[in-house]
Amino acid sequence: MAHYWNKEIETLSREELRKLQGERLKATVRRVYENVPYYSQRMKEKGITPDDINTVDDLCKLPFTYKTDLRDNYPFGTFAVPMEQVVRVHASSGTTGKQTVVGYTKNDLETWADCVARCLASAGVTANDVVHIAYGYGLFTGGLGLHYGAERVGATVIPVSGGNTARQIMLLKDFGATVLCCTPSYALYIADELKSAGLTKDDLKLRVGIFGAEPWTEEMKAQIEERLGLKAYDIYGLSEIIGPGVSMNCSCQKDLHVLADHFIPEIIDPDTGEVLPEGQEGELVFTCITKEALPLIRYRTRDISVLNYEKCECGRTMPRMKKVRGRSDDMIIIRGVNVFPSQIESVLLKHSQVEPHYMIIVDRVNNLDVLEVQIEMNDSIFSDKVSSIESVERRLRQDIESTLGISAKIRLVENRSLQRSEGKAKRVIDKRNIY
Ligand code: DLL
Repeated sequence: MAHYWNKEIETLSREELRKLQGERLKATVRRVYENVPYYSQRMKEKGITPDDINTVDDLCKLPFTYKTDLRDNYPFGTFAVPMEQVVRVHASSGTTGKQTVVGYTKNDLETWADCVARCLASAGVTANDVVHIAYGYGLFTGGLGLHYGAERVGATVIPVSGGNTARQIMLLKDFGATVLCCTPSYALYIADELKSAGLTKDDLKLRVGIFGAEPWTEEMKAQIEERLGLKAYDIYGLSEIIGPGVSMNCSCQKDLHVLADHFIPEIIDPDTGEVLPEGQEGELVFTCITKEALPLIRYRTRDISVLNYEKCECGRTMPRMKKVRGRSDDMIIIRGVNVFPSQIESVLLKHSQVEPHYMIIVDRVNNLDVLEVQIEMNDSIFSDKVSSIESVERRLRQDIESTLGISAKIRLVENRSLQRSEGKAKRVIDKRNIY
């Protein structure tokens, strides 16, 4: 059964949705033109005024916004309202340079809570649930984003934040959480620690997982579902657009429904900027059409996905995006071959003798790129007479080579020897950058 939050909106016909998007886009463009010098200048450079933007078809006339534009206007230069109307600030998890700062008005916080509530409802979360939130609280949007959405649904919210995994497990058990919200890599960490605490999934009441903030594969999803005894849902979002709540799996769990009445999605060729037709893979671009403080226009996410406008079996008509394959800036080019860490993850996790904990190390030796994958083995390797460490390494190597077309050195390492993550996992060490 479909769990709608706002059935009327979630089942709009494509024409009705386009009409609504067009009206909201027109109003937003006028507002940013009048209130954000950065946007009026960019539009003047392109020779357009708000009068040129009337329907969704006019979207392609507008300039793109890049992460660097937010950094250049750090911290508050791209806000479209005076600071007295900004009631909350978050920042995106930048690993280099200045963080990207985002702001919310009172209405934006209402919109955000409503978006997240809609996502949670599509995973079947209700007022009867106990929602354990292990996303970090703070400048990161994960914790507070899920928090207010879950409260809006009426669920009982346990605001634990990340870290102290032993305590997380105690609380999960004692408070009887039915929904776990955290990154997929942290969900696996919790599953591991459950075992070490002498507990099993049957000691917990979890039934739903709301996982996101980093790329993860179908194979990883199957492992988490098995180990924690829940149904895992993918939630996507980014601070610049609103935080978590931009798109979400429904109970069909095929792709993610974009909340397109708030965020218009496009897929473009990342090199040329050209808009690609439905079904083609490219970079996701979003335009915010209901935000007040930071309504970004054609924001380049760097995330790689595909859009599909077919009505879903759940009854929702909102366009769907494929699970994000990775960020274009996460793509590693090894001897000329483009590889996403998620593709390596897919291959590795098909093998039962290894754990879903791995690290990808790229280096350059004698001018040649070399790829090493370290992956934890599990105890089955010792009980299985036909498998030795060497033979498992060999099979993994062959599998990577035949699936991805690149050779790799595989190093099986001891169980629990790789660094665990409590937030977004770091999967790649590219030593070539230091040359
Ligand atoms: O990660 C917001 C979020 C919090 C989403 C909690 C879901 C759950 P940022 O820190 O700004 O915001 O990072 C945004 O994370 O551009 C993607 O590259 C990646 N990302 C987010 N969700 C997913 C997902 C939050 N479900 C960046 N699958 C985005 C793959 C994701 N990548």
